[in-house]
Amino acid sequence: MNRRVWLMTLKPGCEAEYKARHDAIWPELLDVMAASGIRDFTIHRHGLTLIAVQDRYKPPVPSDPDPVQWKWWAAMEALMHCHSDTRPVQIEVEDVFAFH
Ligand code: RM4
Repeated sequence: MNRRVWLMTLKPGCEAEYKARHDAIWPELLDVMAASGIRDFTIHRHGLTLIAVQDRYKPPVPSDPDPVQWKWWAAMEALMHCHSDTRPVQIEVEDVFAFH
């Protein structure tokens, strides 16, 4: 199992819309994520900070993300801090403790 945790940032005032978009997440995006090896994916929010926790059963293939993923990122760009190509800015976090 491969766990990755990272932070993303919402634009002010976009909290409710961000939640609504994920309550109605595209089924085809879920299919793409599952096919890429994601087993579990949770996004927590604290203020404008999003905390993503993702478990994979296989590492991602080092290729360009699926077109559906790019379409989702473009649709989410108005709500999040993103790079100029619409990918959300992702801030890696360091593991400092684990108890299994
Ligand atoms: C997030 C962001 C992530 C995406 C999830 C489902 O808001 O776009 O990159 O994987 O949605």
